Amino acid sequence: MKIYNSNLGAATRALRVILSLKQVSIKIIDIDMASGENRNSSFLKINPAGVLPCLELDNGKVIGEVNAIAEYLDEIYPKNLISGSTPEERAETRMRMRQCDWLVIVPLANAFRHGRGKKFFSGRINIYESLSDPSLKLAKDGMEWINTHLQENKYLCGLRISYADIVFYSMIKFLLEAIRISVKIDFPYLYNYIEKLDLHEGIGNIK
Ligand SMILES: N[C@@H](CCC(=O)N[C@@H](CS)C(=O)NCC(=O)O)C(=O)O
Repeated sequence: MKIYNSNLGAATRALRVILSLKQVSIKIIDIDMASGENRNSSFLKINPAGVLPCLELDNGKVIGEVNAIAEYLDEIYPKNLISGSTPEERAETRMRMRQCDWLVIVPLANAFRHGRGKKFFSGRINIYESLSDPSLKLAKDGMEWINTHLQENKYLCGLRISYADIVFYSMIKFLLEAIRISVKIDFPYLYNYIEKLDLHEGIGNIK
């Protein structure tokens, strides 16, 4: 098996954190994301989605999306589980991941890609500049919701840390810094959650 990685992105960092927490070692192939190697024809033959990370199995099958990779790794290496240990826990993890994706990560990524990040993303995706501001508003609505959830919950799934936290934390931290907004005043529980994971051994210290 091998993982296609870049040290630039947030989803790739999330996968490195997952490997470290699960104590799993898989061959890493670095792709030059800055120069757009992930979008060239030879990489598109590996992952037609053109994004990183992805996992290539020994039979040549390629799995993209860090959450799908996390679940796959839990199934083949059932130690240090990050999806949950019962059907109910796994369903809860998927639910929280999907809520974070829909409500926060996707709109925040669109705010960045079509706004401050448009220079990097032009030529990779179509750029629609008018999408940036409304996407940021939608992301803030989502952050409001997550902030309320985190007022009562230590992690996204209560007391249990899961891959949903690792992916959400990695993505939101990267995107907030890239867009240059702080959530300290408006969403204090979300801010505290990010700080907590910054300090979490095996998560915040993994580059
Ligand atoms: N939803 C995907 C996100 C993949 C993604 O957007 N990857 C970024 C790096 S974090 C990427 O490849 N960006 C470079 C590009 O789009 O050209 C996942 O969870 O794996």
